[in-house]
Amino acid sequence: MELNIKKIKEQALKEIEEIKNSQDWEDIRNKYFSRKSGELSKLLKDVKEVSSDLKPKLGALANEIKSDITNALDKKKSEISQDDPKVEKDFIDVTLEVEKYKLGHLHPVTQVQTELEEIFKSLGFVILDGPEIESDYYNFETLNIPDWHPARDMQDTFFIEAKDKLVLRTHTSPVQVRAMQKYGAPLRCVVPGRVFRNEATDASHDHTFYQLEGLMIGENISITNLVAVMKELLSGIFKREVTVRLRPGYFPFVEPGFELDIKCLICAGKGCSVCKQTGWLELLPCGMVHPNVLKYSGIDSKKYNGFAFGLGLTRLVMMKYGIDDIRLLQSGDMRFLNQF
Ligand code: FA5
Repeated sequence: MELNIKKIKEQALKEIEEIKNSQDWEDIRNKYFSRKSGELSKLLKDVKEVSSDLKPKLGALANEIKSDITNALDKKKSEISQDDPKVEKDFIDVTLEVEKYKLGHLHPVTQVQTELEEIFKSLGFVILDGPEIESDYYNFETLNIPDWHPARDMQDTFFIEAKDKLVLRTHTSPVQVRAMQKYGAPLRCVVPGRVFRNEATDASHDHTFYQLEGLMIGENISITNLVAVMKELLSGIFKREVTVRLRPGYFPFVEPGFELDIKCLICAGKGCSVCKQTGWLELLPCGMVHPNVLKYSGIDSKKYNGFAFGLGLTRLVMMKYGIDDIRLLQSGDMRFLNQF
């Protein structure tokens, strides 16, 4: 048996030496190590059967040639894998860069909205929300615009055919009243949101756009507070000096009311289609909350007063990034959106 073991070793090493490719390698490995019919596997089984006085010597010899053959096979494998086409095909280069998941990103309006929310949170304002489908009552009545009031013409409205008078809200101002009814005074809140108007669209007017309402109610609030908050808002967003002008403006829900216009950043005030050749763009109407609105909201107007503003958020985004047509923002055009 000893002779037989040595013969198997010699034969195996010779055959391993002649291996040319991975298929040969597999065949030889099976020839010797296949569990059922492998020559070496059979030999190891036979060694188990020999008499106990021969077992230690033959067992050690059989294990020795098993490890010699295994080593020779391992060595051969690394040699042939260098130029074996099959191995090449199976080869995976783990250092290759895989195609990255293309994650989307926030829409520029959402990005600016988030920045504004951070600015206002730092000033102690809470962020609130309100319904986009709004009642005529909150959208107009409670804001001191009864249905006979000519100021209704200022905002072309999408009315909804329903028993209750419903509209797509034309501004975020109805949330002023909802917030005061819910939280009372004192109160500091901002309300970012989508609004709708029946507009003939142009470079600075869309039918669907975003506003950010601001409201501060307390004791002895003045126009100085209003101006300070608006300055903070603009410097926080533009991070540089921008030219603005404050002029009287009429809104039935504030008294006095103002329009804050920004010098057009698309044309540097020279005149373009965005600012309708005027050099200025209406951005931030505001004023002191009208006592009638406080009354509708259940706030004691003798004790409390406050200011409100209605930032044209979509227009602010246009000014911040130099976008010369508002309609691009809702076009869904990836060539445009990928720039932000
Ligand atoms: C209002 O909507 C008032 N609710 C704002 C307000 C709130 C005044 C609180 C006083 C106190 P106005 O209709 O002007 O106001 O709209 C506000 C801003 O929204 C405008 O200055 C402008 O920046 C923007 N805006 C108005 N219409 C459009 C439109 N069609 N497309 C894009 N932005 C618009």
